[in-house]
Amino acid sequence: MDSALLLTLLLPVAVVSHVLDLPSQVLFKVGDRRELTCSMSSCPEKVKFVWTTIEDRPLFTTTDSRDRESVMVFDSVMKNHENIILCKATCGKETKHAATTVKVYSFPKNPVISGHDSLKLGEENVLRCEVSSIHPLELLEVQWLYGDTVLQTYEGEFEGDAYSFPFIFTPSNKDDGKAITCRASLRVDGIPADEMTKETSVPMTVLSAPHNVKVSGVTAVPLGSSLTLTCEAEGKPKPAFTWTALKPDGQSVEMGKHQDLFMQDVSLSDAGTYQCDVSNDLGSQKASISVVVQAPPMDTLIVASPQSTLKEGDSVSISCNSSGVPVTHVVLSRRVNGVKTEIMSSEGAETSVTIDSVKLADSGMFVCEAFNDYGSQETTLNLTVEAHLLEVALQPDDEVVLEKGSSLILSCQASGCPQPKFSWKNLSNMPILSRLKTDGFRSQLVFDLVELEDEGTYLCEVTCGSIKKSKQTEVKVFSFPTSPVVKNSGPSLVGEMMKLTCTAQEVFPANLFQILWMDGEREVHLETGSFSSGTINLTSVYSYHVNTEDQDKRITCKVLLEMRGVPADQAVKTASTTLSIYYPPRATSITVSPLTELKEGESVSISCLSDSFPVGRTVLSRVMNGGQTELMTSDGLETLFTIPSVELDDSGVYVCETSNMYGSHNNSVEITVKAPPRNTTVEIFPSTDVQEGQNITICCRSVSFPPPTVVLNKLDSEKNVYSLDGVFLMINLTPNDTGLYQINVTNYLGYETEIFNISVLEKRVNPPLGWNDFLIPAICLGVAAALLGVVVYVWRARKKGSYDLTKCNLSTV
Ligand SMILES: *[C@@H]1O[C@H](CO)[C@@H](O)[C@H](O)[C@H]1NC(C)=O
Ligand SMILES: *[C@@H]1O[C@H](CO)[C@@H](O)[C@H](O)[C@H]1NC(C)=O
Ligand SMILES: *[C@@H]1O[C@H](CO)[C@@H](O)[C@H](O)[C@H]1NC(C)=O
Ligand SMILES: *[C@@H]1O[C@H](CO)[C@@H](O)[C@H](O)[C@H]1NC(C)=O
Ligand SMILES: *[C@@H]1O[C@H](CO)[C@@H](O)[C@H](O)[C@H]1NC(C)=O
Ligand SMILES: *[C@@H]1O[C@H](CO)[C@@H](O)[C@H](O)[C@H]1NC(C)=O
Ligand SMILES: *[C@@H]1O[C@H](CO)[C@@H](O)[C@H](O)[C@H]1NC(C)=O
Ligand SMILES: *[C@@H]1O[C@H](CO)[C@@H](O)[C@H](O)[C@H]1NC(C)=O
Ligand SMILES: *[C@@H]1O[C@H](CO)[C@@H](O)[C@H](O)[C@H]1NC(C)=O
Ligand SMILES: CC(=O)N[C@H]1CO[C@H](CO)[C@@H](O)[C@@H]1O
Repeated sequence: MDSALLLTLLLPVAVVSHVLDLPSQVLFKVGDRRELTCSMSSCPEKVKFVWTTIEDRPLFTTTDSRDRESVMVFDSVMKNHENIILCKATCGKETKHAATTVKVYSFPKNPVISGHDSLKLGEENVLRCEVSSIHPLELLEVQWLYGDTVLQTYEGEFEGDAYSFPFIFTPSNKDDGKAITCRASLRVDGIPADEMTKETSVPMTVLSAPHNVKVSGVTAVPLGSSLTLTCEAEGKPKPAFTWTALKPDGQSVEMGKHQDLFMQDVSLSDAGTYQCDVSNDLGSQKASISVVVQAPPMDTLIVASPQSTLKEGDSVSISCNSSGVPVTHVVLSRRVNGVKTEIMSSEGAETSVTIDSVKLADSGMFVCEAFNDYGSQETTLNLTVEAHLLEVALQPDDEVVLEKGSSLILSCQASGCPQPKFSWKNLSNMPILSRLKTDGFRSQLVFDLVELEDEGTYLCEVTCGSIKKSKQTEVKVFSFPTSPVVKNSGPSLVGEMMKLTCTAQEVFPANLFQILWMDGEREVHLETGSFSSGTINLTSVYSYHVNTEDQDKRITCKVLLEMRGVPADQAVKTASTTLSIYYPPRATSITVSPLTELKEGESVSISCLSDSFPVGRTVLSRVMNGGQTELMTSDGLETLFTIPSVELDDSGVYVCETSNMYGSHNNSVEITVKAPPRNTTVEIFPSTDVQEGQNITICCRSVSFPPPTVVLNKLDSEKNVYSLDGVFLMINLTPNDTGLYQINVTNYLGYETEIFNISVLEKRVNPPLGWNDFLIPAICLGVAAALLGVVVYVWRARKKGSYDLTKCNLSTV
């Protein structure tokens, strides 16, 4: 509300006797402690004060009313203390009013500038000026000043409490360090002059990347002197410097971090490009400078390639160059006895010469001289040319022994020589041109099939430049292709001379061969071959008397080649033969099992055993009456004949005869078969019934062996009559002779009896003779013989298939 209007309203009321004292207007500063005193000094009594405000807002003040004045205390002035404050004072019955307008201002601090300390050169930068706690704001004026020049002014209505006033500025280099000012003015009436305007000045900092980089210094320095290079640059913040040497090989070496680069005693390697790197937070820049070191030629090299020590015939390149410093020309010369002879010269830093095939005379000193404006340099090279260390190796070495028909390669190897020349010769120095294979460092003499004619000494000669060397090998050939062959000239008959022939076929050299005959492990005969110019069949004959013990004997023919160098397995070959000895049958034996004396019915085996070679034929026969009956023949050494059950007539002589183509041999044995008497028959002639005085012949037959004893007795008598032949003669019989008779046929194996009746009819003429009287011993013997004869006869008769009894009759007389 307008205070002037208010005053107008109140004025008519104020026309009183008492004066109320109150300033009509006060200006307070925010934060201050201020008092407003309302007094009515004219009132004699205690005045009653009432404070009110026009704008109805709390005042946050305290009042202290005394008798005639009241003090309103503003402990700390605030913006909203702005108001129209009414003081109503009552003195007695009189009341007076007074009003005061309270104005408040706030301008506590100087403006604050920001953004001034990192301005970017040439760019739009925003600087800010900040003012705060200003009141009343509408009376604020802010100005940016550069020196005394106002650049920008802000005034008018603002809102808020703190304010930022931008100033857009594009600085140049010269602005760096210059002051910029922000001035704030609060145009309040009654404000003290020193509080009305506040300003802040700050120096501006303009930042820039390095620029205007310059490197200075001397660019050509004599060797050994010192060198200073300086790097200059602008930029903020102050840039850092880095010196780097850029080497020709692309490497870079940091040299220092100062603005100046100082080098003492400059060497050749110091020549080159130096770069100064300048950098700060905003960027970097660089500049470089080339430094030349002035020096006489250096690093002058003379080099022999591939090397300086050479072999005769090698190729060499001698090159001369000077690489240390620039050189105008180089000269390559030969120096002999201190006198130089130029070989080659070139403009520039290098020259070279190539010798395709060096000679021993090329040995010596070579000089390379390099020149430039500052002087010259000389280097030397000793070239050494040596003869080749030629070595020749011939394989096989010295001597080689090999079999005819095998293959041979004589390999000659040259070492120590780059281009050896080979030639082959025999001992008569005749060159060998065929069968050669030469290839680089090796030459081969090839024999696909070695013949006897290839024997000889071969020489491989190698030439290398001025050197010549040779090696020789003697080739020896032998022939011993097969195992020997042993032959027997004919059948080996016991007791005769046997001839064995051993042949070693196609052997060479025969005089070095030996044929050794061996009987098992025993050496029995040795024969040595004699000289021959070619291969021969070498034969040895071994003869000796053959004995039966030699059967199956192993005779070996061992052929030995006594030649040095022949492999052991090829130097000996053998052939063997197993003797087969022929002989006629011998020691033929005949054996009878179990016994040669047997009883009829027993079993007997007759075996023949013979020894002969080849095995012959064995015949087993029985001898009978001077003739032989074959019982069995066999082709083996042993013959076995078995009679399962023998009979008497199996008795006899048995002969085994073995024969082969060389003869025969026999042996015999006698077998006797025994049997007790049997099949006894008694025959009585003329009859058993006779007249007195007649004779009777009793014929007794029996089968037995050994021959039996025959006893005749009359059963009622005690007399026995013996007969060996079984024939009894009874003469002049009498009736008393009538009776029963018994014949007892006995051998030690047993007996057999026969009983028979004889009856004699009486005839009264002659006196009868007694039984005993007519036994005549002589007759008995005869009868005995007859009986034996009968036995034999019977055995024969059977073979003839009939009986013949006439014999009995004959012997019975
Ligand atoms: C000079 O010779 C040396 C040794 O052979 C070689 O390494 C170098 O590269 C040569 N320099 C020039 C410029 O030919
Ligand atoms: C070269 O050879 C000569 C004589 O043989 C010798 O005196 C000299 O020292 C040698 N020089 C070199 C660099 O080997
Ligand atoms: C050398 O070879 C020649 C021709 O091949 C020949 O006539 C001569 O017998 C050989 N001499 C010797 C020792 O082998
Ligand atoms: C050696 O014997 C073999 C076989 O019997 C024959 O072919 C060859 O001709 C003989 N050689 C000589 C040199 O007699
Ligand atoms: C037995 O051998 C001898 C003498 O060799 C001979 O006289 C005899 O006749 C042979 N006997 C037979 C039966 O062969
Ligand atoms: C012997 O007698 C037996 C019967 O007892 C007869 O079988 C056999 O043939 C006779 N032998 C002879 C030789 O008479
Ligand atoms: C009987 O035998 C005797 C003597 O041998 C003889 O003398 C006699 O004459 C015989 N008698 C008859 C009848 O044959
Ligand atoms: C026959 O003779 C033998 C031997 O003399 C005798 O042992 C046996 O008893 C005789 N036999 C008879 C029947 O008399
Ligand atoms: C012998 O004769 C007598 C009387 O005649 C008789 O009994 C007996 O059997 C006869 N014996 C023989 C063996 O004939
Ligand atoms: C001749 C003979 O001796 N006759 C005798 C036969 O036997 C009788 C009786 O024993 C005898 O008396 C005979 O003398």
